[in-house]
Amino acid sequence: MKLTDNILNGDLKAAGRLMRDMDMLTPESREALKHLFPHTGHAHIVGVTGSAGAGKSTLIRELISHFRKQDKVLGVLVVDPSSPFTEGAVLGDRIRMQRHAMDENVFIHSIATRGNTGGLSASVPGIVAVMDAMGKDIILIETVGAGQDEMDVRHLAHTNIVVVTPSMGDHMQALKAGILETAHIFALNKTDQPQATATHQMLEMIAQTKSDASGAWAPPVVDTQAIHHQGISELANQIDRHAAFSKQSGQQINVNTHLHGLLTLILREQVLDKINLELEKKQKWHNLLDRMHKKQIDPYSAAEEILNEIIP
Ligand SMILES: Nc1nc2c(ncn2[C@@H]2O[C@H](COP(=O)(O)OP(=O)(O)OP(=O)(O)O)[C@@H](O)[C@H]2O)c(=O)[nH]1
Ligand SMILES: [Mg+2]
Repeated sequence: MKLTDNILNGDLKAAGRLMRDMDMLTPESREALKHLFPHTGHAHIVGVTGSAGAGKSTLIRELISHFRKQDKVLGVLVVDPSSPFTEGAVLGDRIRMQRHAMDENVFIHSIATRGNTGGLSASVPGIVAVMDAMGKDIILIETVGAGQDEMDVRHLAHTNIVVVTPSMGDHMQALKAGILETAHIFALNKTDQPQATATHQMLEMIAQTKSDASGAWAPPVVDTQAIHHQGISELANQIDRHAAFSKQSGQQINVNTHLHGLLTLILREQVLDKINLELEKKQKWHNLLDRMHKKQIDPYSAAEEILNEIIP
C-alpha cells in the first residue's frame, strides 16, 4: 500500500494526512492501519493527564528537550478537551511547544474530542499506532483527565503521569477515587506555589495505599517546576524506570491493559457507528416510538430489538 509505505519511509506529510483522515474514520484509513499495525510495538506510550492549566504542556515541552538530548525521537498527541475553560488549548499547546516545531524528530499532532460518542475520540488509538509505526521511541499523550470515563486515553498508555498542583490539595479526596487510580507517576508541578509540601505529603500517602493494593509498583511523587526547568530529569528517570519495570518478564500487565484499551475503543466506536446508521433510518424509529407510546413495547425490549439487528 503506497500510503503506508510512504509513512514507514518517513513521509511526515503522509502521516499527518492519515491522522486527519482517521478523525473521519474513512475506510481507507482503517485499511492503512491494518497495514501499519505489524510495525507497531516499539514506542513507549506515556499519558500525561491532569486538570486544565496544571502545566501538562509545559512539562511535555521540557520532557521533549530532555529526551531529545538522548537522541530519542518523539511523538506528541494533544487531545483537546471539550471543556469551555480550555477552548483554544490546541493553539496554546502549539505555542508552548513551538520550540520543537521545527525539529523533525518531534511529531506533534492535536485533535479535538468528539462530544457525541461519549468522550475520547476514537481516532486516538489509530493516531498513536501511526506514530508508533513511524518509529517513535516515546509517544506523549496530553489529555485533561476527568477520571470518569473508563475508556479513557490513560488505558492506552504504558505509563500514566498524573499532573497535580499544590492548590489541588483540598480536592484530593475527590480526585483519589478517579484520576489518581491509574497513576504510575505523580508529577507535583508548580511547587513554587504555596502548600506544595502538604500536597506532596498527601500524594505520598495516596501512593502508599496504592502500592499496598498492587504490591508491585509504588507510584513515585516527583516535584517539578516546569517553567523553571526543575525536576524534569527526575521525572524522565521515573518514566524510564517504569518502562523498564513494565517490560520485565512477568510484568505484562500494562502491555495487556494497552491492548485491551485499544481493542475496546475500536469496538466501541464501530458499534456506535452502526447504531448511528440505524438512527438514520427514521421511519423505523418512528414505528418503534409509536409502539412504545401505545405501550406495545417497552424501551428495553425496543433497544434489544435494535441491537439484535445490529449484532445478530
Ligand atoms: N508557577 C508556575 N507556573 C507554571 C509551572 N508550570 C507551568 N506553569 C504555568 O501554568 C500555566 C498552564 O500551563 P500549561 O502547560 O499550558 O498547562 P496545561 O495543563 O497544558 O493546560 P491545558 O492544556 O489548558 O489544560 C501556564 O501559564 C504555565 O506557564 C510551574 O512550575 N510553576
Ligand atoms: Mg496543555
